[in-house]
Amino acid sequence: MTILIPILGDQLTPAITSLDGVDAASAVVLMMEVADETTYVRHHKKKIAFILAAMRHHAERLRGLGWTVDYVPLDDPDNAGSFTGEIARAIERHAPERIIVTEAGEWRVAAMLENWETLFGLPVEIRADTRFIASHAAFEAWCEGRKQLRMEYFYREMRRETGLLMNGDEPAGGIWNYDSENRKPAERDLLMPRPIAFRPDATTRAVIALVADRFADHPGTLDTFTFAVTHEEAMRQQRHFLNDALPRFGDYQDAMLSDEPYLWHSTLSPYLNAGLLDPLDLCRKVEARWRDGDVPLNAAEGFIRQIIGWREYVRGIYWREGPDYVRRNFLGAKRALPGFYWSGETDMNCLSQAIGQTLDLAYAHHIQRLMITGNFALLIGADPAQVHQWYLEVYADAYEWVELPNTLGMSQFGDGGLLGSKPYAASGAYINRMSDYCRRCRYDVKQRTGEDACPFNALYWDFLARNEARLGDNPRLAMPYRTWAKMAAADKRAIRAAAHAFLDRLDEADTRV
Ligand code: FAD
Ligand code: DLZ
Ligand code: SF4
Repeated sequence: MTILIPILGDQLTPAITSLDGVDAASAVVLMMEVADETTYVRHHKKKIAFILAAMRHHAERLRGLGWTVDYVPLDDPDNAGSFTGEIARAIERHAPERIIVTEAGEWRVAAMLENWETLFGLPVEIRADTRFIASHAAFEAWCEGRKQLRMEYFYREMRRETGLLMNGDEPAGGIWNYDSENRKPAERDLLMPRPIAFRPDATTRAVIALVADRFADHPGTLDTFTFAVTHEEAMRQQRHFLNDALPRFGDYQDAMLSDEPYLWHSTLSPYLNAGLLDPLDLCRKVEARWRDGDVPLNAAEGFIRQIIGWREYVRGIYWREGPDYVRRNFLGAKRALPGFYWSGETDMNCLSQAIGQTLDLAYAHHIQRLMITGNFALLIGADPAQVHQWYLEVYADAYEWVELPNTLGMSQFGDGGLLGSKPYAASGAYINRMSDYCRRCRYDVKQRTGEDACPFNALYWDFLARNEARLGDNPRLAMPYRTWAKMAAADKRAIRAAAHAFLDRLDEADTRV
């Protein structure tokens, strides 16, 4: 009377619903390292190492809790290479009477799970993933009858539902959103917090060696692997963030500094997404810090908004929009993503910084993803499907449910404005205001045309001009379109010529820009 319980690589918590109410004595937990998952895109080496190391440690944790865990390593000579293939082998080994599994985090894997009942002739119970606050039904109910699905209103609903930062029916402090207090540029600070560098143990070192051997051609480096790979380690990083970084998280949420990849960000996303940390528990601790007077409201609210607002909202959008969302391309963008996205070798310091640290660390914070790499891809008209693939590959926290809406929707405006009311397009002036990148760049952020002009400037205006038919009536772009309309015809011609000359150089694979 055995129950087979497959636990996927992003379900690494004993509180996962597939284990709920099951007697450990009558179950076999199955964990599978499989080639299909490690190669469906060319994941960053550190991303694969993190997930496999966290999986191996989680198997030990479950064993310690009394579960029987059948763990299939990647280098098992009989490894079938896919979830479905491994389920077939596990059925041979354990002859289960049924399967219980928690729903998958993406359409591709969800389709596999749906197929198992017919394929194997066994009852397969697919349980909801309750690590999220909003169930699929609750998100649908919120969408019902709304013309626009704005995150802000969904976020308020989540605040009411969780009671986080609420005084009765009113938001703490009297307003819902302190976004306008989250935009200070940062100064270099010797006391800036750094994430804890965890030392890999023997299990993690074995995974790193395996990844080095098998995935040498994947992007990124394995040097100095410092991720937390257990629940305890992730909790240590969480405490470190709450103590040292959260107080200034709000002020510097949008800031960027050269050679400072983390600033006051939490670096907790890989752990939240893989299951090592509980998002709601984290938010409650953040709120407690504010109620105790340790952190300002703009920090607590700004952080909680990212988790119960953005994180929940993009998941809702992902499942609501369906498997075809990935093919949307509202702006008809077709350009190939430049080769320097895989090397970091460009004279544009902002891109070289954001991409360089991404390849080193499998990490960039939100504004780097949105306003540097994302903004540039948007301005040059890069194919959103390619941009999506890059983001899915290079970040340790990337799973399609969270990455796709952020990339294709928020960053590339591929869905025509479902997620954002206007494209996140910006010229060099924004980057200069929020970072020190321009001070160290070979280009001059103040110039629009000429040899030394910052490429973002001409590209920004060219983007608006090129997309006027699609974006010209967007009320939130009225001001820049008015400025463009008022510009002298000769200036417009010069700007567009500069943009096209740059794009031509970009398309010549051998030319460094
Ligand atoms: P912090 O700045 O400390 O924020 C705290 C937490 O809030 C994060 O850990 C994360 O869980 C959550 N969060 C913040 N912003 C978002 C958001 N927009 N959507 C969902 N959750 C959010 N996040 C991922 O987890 N996986 C991805 O694959 C991913 N891809 C992205 C792609 C693009 C183009 C953009 C613009 C954003 C993407 N994000 C993604 C959101 C965000 O950039 C990361 O969550 C964040 O940078 C992770 O670093 P952190 O943990 O230090 O975040
Ligand atoms: C991302 C990933 C990788 C690289 N490898 C594995 C793996 O070998 N085994 C596994 O169970 N999960 C892995 N994952 C995470 C899965 O792709 C993730 O669980 C699904 O995308 C969820 O739908
Ligand atoms: Fe980037 Fe332009 Fe600033 Fe250089 S000058 S760092 S290219 S925004």
